[in-house]
Amino acid sequence: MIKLYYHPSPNPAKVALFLEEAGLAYELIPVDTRKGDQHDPAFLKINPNAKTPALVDGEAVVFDSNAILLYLAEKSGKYLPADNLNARGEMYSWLMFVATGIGPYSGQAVHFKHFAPAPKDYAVARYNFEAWRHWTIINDRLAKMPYMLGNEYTLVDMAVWGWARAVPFILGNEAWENLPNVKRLLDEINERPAAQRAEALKNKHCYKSEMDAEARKAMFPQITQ
Ligand SMILES: N[C@@H](CCC(=O)N[C@@H](CS)C(=O)NCC(=O)O)C(=O)O
Repeated sequence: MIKLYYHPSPNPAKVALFLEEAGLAYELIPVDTRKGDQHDPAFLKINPNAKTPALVDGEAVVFDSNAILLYLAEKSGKYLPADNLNARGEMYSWLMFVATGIGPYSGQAVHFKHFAPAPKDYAVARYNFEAWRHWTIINDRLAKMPYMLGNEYTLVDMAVWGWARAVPFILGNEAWENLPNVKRLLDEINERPAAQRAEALKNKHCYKSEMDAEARKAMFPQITQ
C-alpha cells in the first residue's frame, strides 16, 4: 500500500487531496516537523531534502509535493488534462508555477512575517510583494476559466488548493477581497467530500503546535547558529 509521509501543512495537504480524490488506498505516516522528525536518518533516505510530503509506493520513492501529484496522476490516469502536447505543456507550466512560485514565495512570506527575528523589514516587503504578485496571476487566470486548466478539475487545482487554504495567514485577513477567484475555487474544492477527508487527516494524530526552541532548531536552524 502507498505510504504518505505527512504533516498538516500546505504541501502534504495537496497530496492527501489527490489520494482521496482518486480513491487510492494509502497509509498515513505522521512526520512531526516541529519535533524534528524530518531529520530522522530513516526519513532522509526517503526524502534527502528533509521536508514533507514524501511517498513510498512499492519500489517507487517520490518526494516534493508537485512531483508526487504528477506521479499519482500518471499512476491513476486521473485529473490530467487531455493527452496531447499542447494541453500537457500548459499543465506543466502552471504546475511548475505553483511549485516554484506560489509555494516558495508564500512559504517565505509566512516565514518572514510570522517567525523571523528582526531586522526583517526588507525581507517582509520583498516576499509579501512576490507572494501577492504570484497569487494575483492565479486570480487573473481563474477570472477567465473555472479551473486552472480550463473546464476540468485537475491536479493543478489540487496544487493551488494546498496553499490557497493558507492565504489569509500568508497575505493578511483582507486578502480575499482582492483574490475573489482564488476564494471561489477554494470554497468549491472545500465542498468536495475528498477535500473534507483530506482536511480531517490533521486530527488523526497529535502534532506539536508550539513554535518553541525545539521547533525553531528543527525548522530554522540558521536562527540558532
Ligand atoms: N518543495 C517541497 C517543499 C516541502 C516543504 O517545505 N514542506 C514543509 C511543509 S509544507 C515542511 O516539511 N517543512 C519542514 C521544515 O522546513 O523543516 C514540496 O513541494 O514538497
